[in-house]
Amino acid sequence: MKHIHACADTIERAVGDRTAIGRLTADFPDLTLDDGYAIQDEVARRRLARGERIIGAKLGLTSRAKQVQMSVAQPMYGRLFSEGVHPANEPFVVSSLIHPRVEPEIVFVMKDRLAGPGVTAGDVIAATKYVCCGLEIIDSRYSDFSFTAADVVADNTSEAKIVMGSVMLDPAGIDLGLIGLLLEVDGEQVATAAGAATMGHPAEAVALLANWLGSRGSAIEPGWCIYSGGLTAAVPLNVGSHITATFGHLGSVTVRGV
Ligand code: OOG
Ligand code: MG
Repeated sequence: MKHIHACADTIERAVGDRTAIGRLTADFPDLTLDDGYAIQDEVARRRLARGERIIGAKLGLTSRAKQVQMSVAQPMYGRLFSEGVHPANEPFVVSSLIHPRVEPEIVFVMKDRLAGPGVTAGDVIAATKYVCCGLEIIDSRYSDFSFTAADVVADNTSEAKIVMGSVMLDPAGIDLGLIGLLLEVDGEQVATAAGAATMGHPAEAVALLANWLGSRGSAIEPGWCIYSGGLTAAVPLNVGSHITATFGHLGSVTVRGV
């Protein structure tokens, strides 16, 4: 199955045109998860060649709430790019993306390089500079956010924008698994969760990432920021809506659609 370049073209066109596409696996039913990563790699290479920078990575589908919402029951990873940083407190232009959704996440900012095999959650905590809260603004290039695991991996796990909270904490001093989260849209509570929603503890998700990257000859690099995965189902970002995630210890972060 070697349609990697054609599939990368298709993904890039969807991003550029802000127009949703059908699943790649509809055209190429034999597309594997490895092919999905190869397509993700190819699009990343092109973005880097155009001057973008990688600033970190993201886990996808690490919580049951997300797996159920997307009908894909397996964790995965994608890359985060410098162009994706959206300043907190700045309104977000909804029409700049295809059909953005927002999800609350716990974010790790790393001080040490980490690569598997054998990386544990304890190693992740020890290698972390600080944790903070964040909102990820995802935007699937697929119609109706409908995809298989291979499709969504090829699409860099719906990566679009990230917003970071301003409270920075040393994770050694707190149990991130027991951190509570309240998600509100326009002042109405829509979901609650705890850090443990992502694989029992968000550092477990980051450890999984370090082990995956190690197996591919890559690593989590110092200074990277890692989004450990949505703790709740994602909610649509509409014009005029305020989406706020408030966490125990980590403060709150808001995005407002315009
Ligand atoms: C895939 C991206 C999933 C997460 O945190 O689970 C993700 C999607 O839901 O479109 O970023
Ligand atoms: Mg996410």
